[in-house]
Amino acid sequence: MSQVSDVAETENQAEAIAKAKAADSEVEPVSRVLVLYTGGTIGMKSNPNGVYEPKENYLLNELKKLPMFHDKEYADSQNFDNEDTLAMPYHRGKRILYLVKEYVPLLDSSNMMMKDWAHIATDISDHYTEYDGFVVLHGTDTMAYTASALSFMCENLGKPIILTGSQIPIFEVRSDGRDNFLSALIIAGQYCIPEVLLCFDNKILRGNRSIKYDAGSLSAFVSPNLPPIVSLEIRITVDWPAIFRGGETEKFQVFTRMCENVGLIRLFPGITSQTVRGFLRPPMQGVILQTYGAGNAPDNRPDLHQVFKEASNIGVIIINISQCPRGNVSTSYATGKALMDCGILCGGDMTTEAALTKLSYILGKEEWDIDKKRKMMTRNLRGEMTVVRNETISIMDFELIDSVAKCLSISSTEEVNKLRDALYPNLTCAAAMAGDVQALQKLKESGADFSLPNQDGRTALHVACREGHYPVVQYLLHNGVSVHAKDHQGLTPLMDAINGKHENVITLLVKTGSVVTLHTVNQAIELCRAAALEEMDTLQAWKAAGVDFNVADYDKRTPLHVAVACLKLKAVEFLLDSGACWRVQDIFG
Ligand code: ASN
Repeated sequence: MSQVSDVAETENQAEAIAKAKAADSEVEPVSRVLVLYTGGTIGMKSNPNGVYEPKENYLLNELKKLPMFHDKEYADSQNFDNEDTLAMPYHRGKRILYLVKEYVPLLDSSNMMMKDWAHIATDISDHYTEYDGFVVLHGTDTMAYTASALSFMCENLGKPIILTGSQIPIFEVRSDGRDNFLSALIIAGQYCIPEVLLCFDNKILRGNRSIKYDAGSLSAFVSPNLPPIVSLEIRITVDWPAIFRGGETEKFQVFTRMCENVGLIRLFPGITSQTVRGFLRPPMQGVILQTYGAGNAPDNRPDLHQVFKEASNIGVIIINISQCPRGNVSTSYATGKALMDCGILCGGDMTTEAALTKLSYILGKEEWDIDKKRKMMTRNLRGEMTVVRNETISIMDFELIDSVAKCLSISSTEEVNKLRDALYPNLTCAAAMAGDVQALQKLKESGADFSLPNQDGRTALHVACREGHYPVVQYLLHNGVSVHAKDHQGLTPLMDAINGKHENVITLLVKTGSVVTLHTVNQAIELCRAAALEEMDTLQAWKAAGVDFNVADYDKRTPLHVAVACLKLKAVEFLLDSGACWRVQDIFG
């Protein structure tokens, strides 16, 4: 074929590409959720003796028969790579596609060990970039432990991980399993909440704040010291300001070397110092001490104090938490103060489950010295403890909101909050657009939540990335805005940075764990277009984002094919330098 006709072909191809893109934009948006099915009552069946047992290869096939879990007609019309992909019916402008990974063996959660937490964490890490969210189907008995453990093990988390299960198996006539599982899928697929959460009875609780409270109720879990993060009533209400955001510019990773030498001591009147001494003996490295009321223990027991002091002195970390599910350990009583004098640390309002798993996580960090471990134990790492602030900021302190509220004759707190939710995202986006870090700081002081999206689903981070305002991007990331947030077109801030060709911003986003989520064919279309036009800065931007230049478009043509056909030498050189294969069989086999 002559060069001229080759170029002509490329122009036709450009038209085809435009058509394909138009068609593509009509494709309904989907989000992807990975379901890790570890066991628990939710998928159990009653055996001939009338005892519930996990049953293998059962859940997935049964789910396929339930229309609210699987839209068979839609699934049949699609060409899913994996035939076990389940598709929920279209809901709230999106379709959730999910895969169920069944563990072998399925476990009653009472049989779980720390290695099972590592298994779940590793699976999430292995598939982190492929999915928008994760659901862990789990037995209820130790669900609060696993949720707490995962919250610490998952470092720099940017996507939702939701644990759920049920009190009655999902395929019984009456079951809480169906609603719990559906709610978890919807939240994991449609809400970018970067936390480990627990979903039960129409509520989403922070995982490391929850406890199993009622063995016989369908409302089995409570979060005594923190209201639910999400309430699923007729409307789904998310408490966005309550969401914990770490603010690290580091990639997601999991830490699995949890320390097993941890324990729990529950004080009771008359407990002997011999019992406690026996318990604190090596190899014990850390202990949660459950005390009375607001963190009190006898101050008339020098024998006990002696044992605690000896253990602390040889490096055993002891944390004081209350036996009362609700409330805080305080040092306002002499009986509480006595423990601090023995080197025992204050555990604030942590649950037992959170305190124990946090201790196990921190003791596993062998690279940290004992002072750092002790310091980290009293720090709020994942929203597991309430940090008491001295000053409270009121929305009414912010003059603008105040004036607008007055102007509109708004007076109730609820109305002011609505006004704030409507105004702040636009103000933060405007400040981001202007590259004005100081304005953002002011907005923050007045109570703005940078993660709230505007009417187009865009956060201030999207806007700053599009404009290439590096200091603003840095500031927003340090303030916990998620790199995974998608706007109403399904675009992440990374796509904005690529479209704006801002290499330094792209590099920072990639360092923070962002990856290109665009479908590979769409990536190929963009790359082929840039290659055909020899847009070197565009190619460079995609390279900084870490894309594979061997992706192929609808005609199975790679950017290198297009660059060669259009005689774009610079583009050819660049692509070859960037790992593009020149042998077709290397790409298509
Ligand atoms: N024993 C079960 C479990 O924890 C209880 C449940 O899931 N409801 O696996």
